[in-house]
Amino acid sequence: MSRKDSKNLEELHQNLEQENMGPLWSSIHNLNTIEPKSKPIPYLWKKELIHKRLKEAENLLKVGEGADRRAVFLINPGMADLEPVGWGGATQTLYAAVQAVKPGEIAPAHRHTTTALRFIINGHGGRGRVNGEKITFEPGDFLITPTWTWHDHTNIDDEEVLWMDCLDVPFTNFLATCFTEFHEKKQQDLTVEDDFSLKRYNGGMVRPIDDREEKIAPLGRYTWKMAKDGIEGLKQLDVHPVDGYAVEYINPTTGKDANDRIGSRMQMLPPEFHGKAHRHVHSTIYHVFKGEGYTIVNGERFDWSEGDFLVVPTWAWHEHVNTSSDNEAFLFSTNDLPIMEAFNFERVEDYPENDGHQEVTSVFEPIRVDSSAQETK
Ligand code: GTQ
Ligand code: FE2
Repeated sequence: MSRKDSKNLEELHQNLEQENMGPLWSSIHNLNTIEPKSKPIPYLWKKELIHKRLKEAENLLKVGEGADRRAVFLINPGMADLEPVGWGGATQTLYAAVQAVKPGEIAPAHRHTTTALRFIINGHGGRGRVNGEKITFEPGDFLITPTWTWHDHTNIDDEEVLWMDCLDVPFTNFLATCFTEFHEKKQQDLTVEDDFSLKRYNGGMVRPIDDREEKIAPLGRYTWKMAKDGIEGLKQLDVHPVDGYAVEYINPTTGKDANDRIGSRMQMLPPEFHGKAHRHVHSTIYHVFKGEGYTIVNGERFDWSEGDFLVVPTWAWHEHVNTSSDNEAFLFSTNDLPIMEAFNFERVEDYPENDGHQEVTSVFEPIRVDSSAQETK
């Protein structure tokens, strides 16, 4: 290319940029990437730090009087530049938070087009109302409040209740499709018996005959016992080389994910389990329900223990290890597999070298209570 042409081309690029257009000839490889380029990065948040900040919020805010909800949400550093508030992105599609409800508080009823699920971490007094049904929250329970269902929460015990929230907030914001409505009452009226949907599904794998028809949330509460029993049965079989013993929460009328746009799983890593690495298009948020170990993500080791949260973004190699020789480790996780599958994006690849194991090239240093910013006065 002549000097003159290359100067003119440069000028053309500048003009296009000013005119809100782009030159495909120099951008095509940024648009059609060879592989996914994830904005979110692998990241881990420690339980102690999240809980400390929540406690501080407890002293400053009362739920139902000023604050609708008291939750601290996880912002992936790779999403932080998105306005507002990193689009609530722990991954590019999923939001996650830890929510606290103190005895007697009522988190008022609302509904939104984002879809939500909860995983109960601590406390026995949590009660949620979802579409006229009162639902009991016990540690290890998995609960859903799918898109556009009314929900409010309270705590009837004398100790605080903590749970993980997961919603498709970043995905919904990207599509600019979020609607929210507030109920005229702080708590919605109850229209069915307490834990009605769980009673309807007392049989487990047999279903009420009306449920041949697809329903959005025929079952609102999946107890810890259901997931644990599912895993208990699997233990008699060969362990999955990547995931240990893993089950997913499903909608009994469809066999698909319990929550329409968010997948959710419980997996158990047996003592001293060292999983093989793989990668996939869907992104995952892990909550360590029990146990301790580490996950190697793209060569970086993330040490975890009970209560921590770990994000594995799109197309990142990852393998899980239980470091205990006595105790099983339980990981609850949520993922955007339903979204990826709906649009035919999902792919999975096994780590091709070294019998499926990555080399550890660095160790992640999480922000800890003693290394973090400061006390809130
Ligand atoms: O409890 O209804 O963490 O609407 C984020 C949005 C919790 C809830 C969150 C919500 C809720
Ligand atoms: Fe909500």
